[in-house]
Amino acid sequence: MENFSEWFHNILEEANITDSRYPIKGMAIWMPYGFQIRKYTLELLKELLDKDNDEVLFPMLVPEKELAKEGIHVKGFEDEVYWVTKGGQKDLNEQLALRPTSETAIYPMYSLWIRSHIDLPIKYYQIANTFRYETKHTRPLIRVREITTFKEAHTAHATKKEADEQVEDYIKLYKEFFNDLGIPYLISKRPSWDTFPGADYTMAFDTIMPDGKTLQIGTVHNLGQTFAKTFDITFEDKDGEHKYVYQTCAGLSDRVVAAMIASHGDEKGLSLPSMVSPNHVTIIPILFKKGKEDVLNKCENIKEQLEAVGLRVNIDDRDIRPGKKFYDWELKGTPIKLELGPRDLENNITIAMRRDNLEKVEIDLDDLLADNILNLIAKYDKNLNSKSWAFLEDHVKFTADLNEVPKLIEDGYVVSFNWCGDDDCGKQIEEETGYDILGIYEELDGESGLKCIKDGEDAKYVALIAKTY
Ligand code: A5A
Ligand code: MG
Repeated sequence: MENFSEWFHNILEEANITDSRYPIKGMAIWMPYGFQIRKYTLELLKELLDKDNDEVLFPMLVPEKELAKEGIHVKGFEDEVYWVTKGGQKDLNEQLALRPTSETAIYPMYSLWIRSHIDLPIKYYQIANTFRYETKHTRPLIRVREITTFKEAHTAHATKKEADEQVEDYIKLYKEFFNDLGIPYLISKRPSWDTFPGADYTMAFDTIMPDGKTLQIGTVHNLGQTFAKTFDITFEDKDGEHKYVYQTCAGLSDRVVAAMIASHGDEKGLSLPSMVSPNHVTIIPILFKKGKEDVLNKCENIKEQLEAVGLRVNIDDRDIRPGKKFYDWELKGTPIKLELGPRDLENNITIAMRRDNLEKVEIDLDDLLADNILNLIAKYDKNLNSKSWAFLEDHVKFTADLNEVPKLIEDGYVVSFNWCGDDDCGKQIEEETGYDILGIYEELDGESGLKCIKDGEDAKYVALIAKTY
């Protein structure tokens, strides 16, 4: 892909995913095909979350008084909040914030709901739109001002240990989610200066986009007791004592769809993982005047057989050249296309073509048709997954020489390096190179003898630095 930015912009429009011409910067429309991808992506995530979390929905407006309570948190978001100041012609007594995220909407209610250790843990999530007046360059799905599909989970626990475990659980859940979508990721602990405002620490998932820049695609935050103290979220423990809860939160956005599109796309368009593809199989009839009905009937029959095993199937019977249909469904990324013409019908076969490698295979219409197609789809998904992971692994490079960092990053790599972990040292590394430290990728053994790339002190970590979105 020569120019990822341009490719991404064009594919969103050509594949009918979003339309960004809405007259407010950073806000776009989910178009029908995109909306379906969004729907299946949400279904997948909800299935994972519903095992251990309950879905709720909070109001979109937050009173200024609540938003302002947690000092560090509000500081982190103060330049990004949209305000509602009027009701009709009248100025409101208290201005209301459009939620940039929902800690300050949810936690005052947690304070009311949580009374005793019996009420804990509480694990709620919501799928909602949030608003951030982003000052960095906006891009469809990647950095928007109305995040239309914000998935945020918020938990409260009786002990620190449980909250720590919850962080691990969300990391595990997000891994599973990204694995199903074939999106490769690097997980790191963000440095202090890039920690979520108000959190003790932030664990982040980043993927590498085709242009070598990283995109943060999800975060899990250990909130400790900061918000509990601010919003007075306490419970009576078994020992009769009143204690503050420990909290976590985790979030994903529309960016997941962007990362999925970027991970698998090529010059011909999208390749959608079957989990979220609006169609698993697109049947393309090759029609001539003679025998047209027979071919179409057989297509219907194939569709029914495949739907019976749970596949999503469409028949493209538009009155246009077959070549154009192939082009369109390659662009839209259907995993498998089936071609059926009069001669195939005579021979009782169909030609199946995989979107990932464009390989064609002949499939017998009477012999385990559905099984064979399921098998092809499984191979297709597996290949998407391994190709995208290979890309990520090929684009991480270690160096022990600070001077080499900019060149490596400009060549498209995320750079790993040994680091002492000191804040000032980290900030100097960012300043000198001009790039962002993603965070700590790995802890080093105390006895490793390895030295920090910058100050030569004993290295405690392997950290990552990159050009970020
Ligand atoms: N309450 C916590 C979960 C929170 O808000 N975390 S967060 O600020 O890190 O946002 C969660 C995720 O939303 C981020 O990891 C990022 O992937 C995504 N995100 C943040 N701002 C975004 C924006 N302007 N456009 C699209 N996605 C965004
Ligand atoms: Mg931000």
